[in-house]
Amino acid sequence: MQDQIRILKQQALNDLQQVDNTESLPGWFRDYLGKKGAVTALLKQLGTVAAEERPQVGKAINDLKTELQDSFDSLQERLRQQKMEKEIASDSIDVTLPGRPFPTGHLHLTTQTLRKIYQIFAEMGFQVYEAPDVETDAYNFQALNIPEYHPARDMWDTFWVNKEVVLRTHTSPGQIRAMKEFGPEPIRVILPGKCYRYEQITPRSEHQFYQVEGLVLGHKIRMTDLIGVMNEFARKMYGSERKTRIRGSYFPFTEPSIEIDMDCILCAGEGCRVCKYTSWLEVAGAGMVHPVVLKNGGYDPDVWSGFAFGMGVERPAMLKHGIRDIRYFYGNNLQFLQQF
Ligand code: FA5
Repeated sequence: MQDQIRILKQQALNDLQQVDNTESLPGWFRDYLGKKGAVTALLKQLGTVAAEERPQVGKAINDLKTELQDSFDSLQERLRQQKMEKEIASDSIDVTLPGRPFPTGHLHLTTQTLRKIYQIFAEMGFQVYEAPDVETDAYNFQALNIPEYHPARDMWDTFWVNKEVVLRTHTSPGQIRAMKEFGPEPIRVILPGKCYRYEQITPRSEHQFYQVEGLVLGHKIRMTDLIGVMNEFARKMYGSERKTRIRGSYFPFTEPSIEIDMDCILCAGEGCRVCKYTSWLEVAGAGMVHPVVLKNGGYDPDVWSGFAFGMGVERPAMLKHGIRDIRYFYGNNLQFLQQF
């Protein structure tokens, strides 16, 4: 057996010496080290060797295997190197060519819109306050003057985690959290974040979307302060020529409640499909903070007053950029996202 091993080694190394290109390497490997190769065949014969010689012969075969593998590896490396050098020598490389640009990402349209909103309100002295996405029924509804079984709950279709925990349907519960954290002191915050509603997805409505809430509390804060802030916002966000108007509305947590509209940015008041030929676009729901909400947040309504507002983020961005369907925002289609 030892002789057989010696002869095989000689033969394998001789054959390997004849290999002078990378294409012939697999053939040599198959003949000697492959599953059906000569070395594997020797290993299979080990069982026929006398038991006392078996360890020695086994070791000799393994040594042969290692030696052949090492010789094969170094030849393979050498041939590859030679091949590459040949290719480089035959190709003319223009080292002055600029490299291919590496594709980089950029901020999502929602993030860009949010940052613009932060910037505008920061200039008016608002801080950003973040509240949790997963809320209790108590914060999302009850503290906002929406008791259990109140018909106003129909305004917010809800994902329930369990009987007491919901995915927040709006950013308004953050009002109570901010009041409890800062109060009773003056407050001027915006509360951005994701909201969740169990509702049908349509070109205008997603089941996850962003809102930015605003809350201002102090002494003698009036409706005119709210209107002034919203006017300033509309002009900074959509252009200094924007006009706004106020309509009466209803929210359980504000009294009185209003909707703020601005003249349509697309048709400048002429009437178009986007503004449904009304010439006006909705900017935000708002109102003076309801006394019950003030009390729930730890503020005495006889001493403190304030206003709150809430606006979407995707819908205003849709208006600004003429986007027809809200589903594009989170569809991960780069062709859409790269436009902004
Ligand atoms: C509210 O959620 C009130 N919390 C707003 C508020 C805050 C009023 C403070 C008074 C004081 P509303 O349900 O209308 O209101 O939602 C506000 C905005 O969120 C809408 O104008 C819209 O821009 C956006 N929005 C609501 N539902 C969706 C949806 N399914 N998809 C995308 N945007 C939505």
